[in-house]
Amino acid sequence: MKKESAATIRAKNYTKDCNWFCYFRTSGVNGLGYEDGVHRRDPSSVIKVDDLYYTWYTKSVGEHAGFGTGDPEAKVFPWDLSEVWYATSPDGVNWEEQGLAVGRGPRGSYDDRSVFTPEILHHEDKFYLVYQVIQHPYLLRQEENIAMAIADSPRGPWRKLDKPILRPSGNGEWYGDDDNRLTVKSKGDFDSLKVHDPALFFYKGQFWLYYKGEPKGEEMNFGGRPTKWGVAISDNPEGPYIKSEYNPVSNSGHETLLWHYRGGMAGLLSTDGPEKNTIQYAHDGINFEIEAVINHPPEAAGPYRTDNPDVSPLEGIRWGLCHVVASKWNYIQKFEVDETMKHLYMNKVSPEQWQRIQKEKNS
Ligand code: AAL
Repeated sequence: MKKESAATIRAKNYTKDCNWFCYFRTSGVNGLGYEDGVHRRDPSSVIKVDDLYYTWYTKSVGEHAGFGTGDPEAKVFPWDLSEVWYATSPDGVNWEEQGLAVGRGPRGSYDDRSVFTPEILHHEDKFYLVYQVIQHPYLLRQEENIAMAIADSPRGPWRKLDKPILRPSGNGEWYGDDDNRLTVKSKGDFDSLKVHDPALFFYKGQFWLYYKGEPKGEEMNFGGRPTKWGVAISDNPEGPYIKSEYNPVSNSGHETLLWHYRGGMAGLLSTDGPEKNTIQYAHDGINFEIEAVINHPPEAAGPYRTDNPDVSPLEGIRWGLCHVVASKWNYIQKFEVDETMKHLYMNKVSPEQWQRIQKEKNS
């Protein structure tokens, strides 16, 4: 008798819709590429204002030494002792660095140690920068928060809010007093220690802040770090942001990468977890389903926020910027969705035949 394996049963739940599938191409950009002694990384989404593209990113200088040097002032990571800078471009390839957007606050303030990993929302003539902040000292057990600055122009000046807009849940309990983030009596929520990688959207009449959470007591998860995404929602851009009861809304994924599509939210999950390297879609922004498994997604990508993301599932990430960390000094490059090989996966029909079939199916 014919029987079904566990894999066959599971496979029935996966989509057969190849419209979400793609490859990615990357290429160099001018102005934000490799530079000795300087890190540029974690670019925001790209937005277009008056025919010019804008991006914001983490910028820091100098060598880093990791944790445990005994010197509380020593730079720990490329994103430590950083600032948020911005650049403009007429074509997405030739970028001109414009300067500082948001710097660190004075010693004792919530952002005195580092400001980094920015994301941008342009909404009703205002510009909202959201980004990560660390308060000195940068220890393994130090919590990390998300903050916001607001401007009337993409060139600033930026007005920082007087406190972070999102904090870790803070629950869970450490074991012992050593600065060791693996030893816990209890872990607490998925975001008990750190909230990272903010991505802000105006969605269904509210402000939706997606983010990555990290817990106290990190343990590997399916061969990756236990990072997951949550969302916090507010009626006002400045908050208060209320974390969704459904959090975490992903079980995988590192840097957040989301885009609007036909009334729902699409996301690309990379780097960590059982569902890394998948594109997912949530018709309600909360309940994500896997739509495609992909190879080599761009790292820490910030897509171009087109005015017209509903044209096709991948329209919202057709191109953008991402970073390269596999080199001594981190730098920024361009990514593009590559659909040239798609027809191979569409039941061996030509792109023309495929389009005809889709048209017939939808008529
Ligand atoms: C990135 C992001 C956040 C982390 C660090 C810098 O990949 O997830 O920004 O804090 O690494």
